[in-house]
Amino acid sequence: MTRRVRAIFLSDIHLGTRGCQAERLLDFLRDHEAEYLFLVGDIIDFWVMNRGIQWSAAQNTVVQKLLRRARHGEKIFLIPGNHDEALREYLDMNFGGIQVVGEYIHAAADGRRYLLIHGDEFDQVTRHHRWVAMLGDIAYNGLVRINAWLSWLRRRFNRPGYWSLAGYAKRKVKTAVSFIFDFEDSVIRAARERGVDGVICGHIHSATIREANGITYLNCGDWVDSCTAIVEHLDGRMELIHYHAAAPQHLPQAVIAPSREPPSRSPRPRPREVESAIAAVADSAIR
Ligand SMILES: [Mn+2]
Repeated sequence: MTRRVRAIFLSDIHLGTRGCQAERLLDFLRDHEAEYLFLVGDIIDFWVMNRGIQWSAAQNTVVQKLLRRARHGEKIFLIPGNHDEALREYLDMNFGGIQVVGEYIHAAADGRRYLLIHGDEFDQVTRHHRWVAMLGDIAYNGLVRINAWLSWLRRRFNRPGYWSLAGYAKRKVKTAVSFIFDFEDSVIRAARERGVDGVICGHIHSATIREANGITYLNCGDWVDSCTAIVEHLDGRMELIHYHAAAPQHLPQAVIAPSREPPSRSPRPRPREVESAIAAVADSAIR
């Protein structure tokens, strides 16, 4: 059943990568109608495009659905992240109803004001050591891919639930934990300096809602590993949604060995689909 909410906040979808869980995102979008939709960075992954783009039919549909929602009056804003920083050249432009902005202050229904940023400017690694960040990105993609295999094994042996290897690594590795704390602290500090009530960001793929010294810190998480989103209800209440309610029934397409792959309805990524996606975006840019 479709839920009507006031606003949806999504980040780190990473369209163009193998790990992007576009099908789940399509389900989530189908289930949630909103007045505002905020895309809080790393929506399209331009980094991975140098290493081989994976553009599936479902990912194409995500772009089409977003443009469609914009046409139907949903107010959609895109804040570029570091993986789609190319879009920072298009600030204050409008792509088929999707408004590109550097940051945004959102007034919730209860009057509370939230600063919306992707957050990479508060990540000391991405900021000062771009190549370390890129190496980390390759390692992270590796973890997500291995996890797809582990999830498949869990289902084979009837172990319930979803377990995230990347999430486990983030909780266990001390440097990762302190990295997350440092990030959250500096984002919260910046929000306090701006005089807002809360801050909504992404970037570190670690979904949270928490209060810290009078500031509400919200992180949208991601659609590569955790499948999480923040929604604002009609009364202004914020909720973190984990969209892993049902475990995926099949392995991500790219991970299945070709010989065992059942006849699939969604074809493998084709350059033609990439072309049509780019054409769709370019098209709407002209309008
Ligand atoms: Mn990012």
